[in-house]
Amino acid sequence: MGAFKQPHGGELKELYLPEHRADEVKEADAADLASWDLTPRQVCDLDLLLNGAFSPLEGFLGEADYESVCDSMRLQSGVLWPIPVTLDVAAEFADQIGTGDTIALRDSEGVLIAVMEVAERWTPDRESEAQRVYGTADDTHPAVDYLLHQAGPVYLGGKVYGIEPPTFHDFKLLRDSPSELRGRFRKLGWRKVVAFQTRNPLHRAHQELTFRAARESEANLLIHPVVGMAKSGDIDHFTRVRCYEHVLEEYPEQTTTLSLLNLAMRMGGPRETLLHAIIRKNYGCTHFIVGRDHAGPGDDRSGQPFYGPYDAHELYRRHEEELDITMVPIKEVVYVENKAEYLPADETEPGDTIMELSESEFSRRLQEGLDIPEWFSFPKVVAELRRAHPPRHEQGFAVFFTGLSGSGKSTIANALMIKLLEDGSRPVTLLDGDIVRKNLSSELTFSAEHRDLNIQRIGFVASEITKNRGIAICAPIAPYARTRRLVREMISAHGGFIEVYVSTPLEVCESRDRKGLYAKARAGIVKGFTGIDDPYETPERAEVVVDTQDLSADLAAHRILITLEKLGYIR
Ligand code: PPS
Repeated sequence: MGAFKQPHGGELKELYLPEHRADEVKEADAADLASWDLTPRQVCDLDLLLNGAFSPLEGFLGEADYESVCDSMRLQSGVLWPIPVTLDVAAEFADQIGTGDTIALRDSEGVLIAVMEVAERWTPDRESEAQRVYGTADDTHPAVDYLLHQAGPVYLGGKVYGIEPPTFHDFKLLRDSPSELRGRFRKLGWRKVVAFQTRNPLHRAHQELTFRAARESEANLLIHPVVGMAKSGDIDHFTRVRCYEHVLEEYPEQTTTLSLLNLAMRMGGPRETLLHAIIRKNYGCTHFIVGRDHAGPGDDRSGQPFYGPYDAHELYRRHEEELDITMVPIKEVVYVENKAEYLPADETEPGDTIMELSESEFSRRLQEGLDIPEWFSFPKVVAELRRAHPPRHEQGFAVFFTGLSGSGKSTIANALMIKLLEDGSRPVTLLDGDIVRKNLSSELTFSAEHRDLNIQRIGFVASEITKNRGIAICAPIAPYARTRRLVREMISAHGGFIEVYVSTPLEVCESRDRKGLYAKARAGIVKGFTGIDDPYETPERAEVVVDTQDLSADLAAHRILITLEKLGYIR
């Protein structure tokens, strides 16, 4: 079995065509080729295939390699490869493609990034892939969720030929291909380099432990954060990179460098750790720092971690020689107050005062604008994080009303809007059901599909408003729980989401019948009317529930204001 040995400085598989060939392809062939518009994750994968970070791969895996990687973490050639890199496409697209065809791979703006010779096309068993690669079919695992709910059903395998690298408008100088970074190391005379992988901001403890790792390996240090895709809810990479730049100033000069990695993480734990090591080897590193629960996806549906905290270390150790990049297990450090320094946890003495601040306590303090001690993080890092994550009373939020027609949503929403305008802390936008139907969704009917579209549009606009720190008040019927959940997710990523269920019973709404629609629905003139012949799914986790039978709009609005105050969104 041929082991993958690639000595430092060894040959990389860069897959870009020479410029003249790329120009020929662009001019002659590309317009006639079937085009696949790459998803953001596929752009990341293709980027790393083309620039050599995924060496020795020469394209997206074919079926035999895929099966072999799933089962035994090896390509058919015997080379160690832990996670399948596949091109998943829609069935309608795959139906047009025959094996032997060449297809164009384009980014979201239609730019031709590469062409691919399709050697194979097959329909994988994605649940089995999840089991074999990630050890679970539980879709709370992000990679399993992707496989089961987002990936296209057909895989295309074949060699890729790069035409032009994907364009990035941000941090261009910090994005390097493996050969560029190897060139930098050569220029600097760095013979040993230890890489640190991260998807989080760095605080003092990280700076300490990375520097110690470098010193102990007698190597220079590469801070190599992922800026492609990581876990939802992570801090955006713009903020993180500004933080990394500040932390870089804290290392002794000439010891450490920073480069950004456009990897789409799978959060695949131990197997992904091996992939991280292979990538760093390709980037010219000699050592790789492996953390506790490295690339871990968090907890499963039952609250248990998917992988053990040291599974990644164990798997790495079994393959370390073959990987030919030395593992540096993270050594936990703690702040010892009486000595005013960080020390490895196993070097503290009885009587030492050890200071701790958990991740969740740190987030709470950040969220509430409270003090964060200097021993924990660098003031410049904290300032960046505070700027990106203002306290709740400066964040945007959406108040999302839901309830039957005639339940009183619009009246309360209007009363609430006036009170919030009076408060004056942020701009307020009202997206009432009728206003939206007139201005944003005038072509839509009341079919289930169109109602979903209508609510998603409201969710989109409200999430933009929230992102820009305004207040969106939405008041549609929004009868389906799944769609309300989607909107909650869309908006919570940017600020507050407060669901208000106006629970006025059907009989009361019907007896009011302000628009005469209930009568028409009963008479069968209006079809698919919510509550009559179309379902209303009662919310189970609304932040506020109000029933307008025994509560005026004014009092209902007041109750919502109190909740907003309690949650910290207004003062
Ligand atoms: S949805 O389901 O959220 O997309 O509905 P929404 O956009 O809020 O629109 C609700 C208003 O449209 C009128 N209307 C109907 N409602 C429910 N079902 C049917 N079939 C229907 N046809 C028209 C109704 O007056 C709703 O207004 P409100 O303000 O809720 O009373």
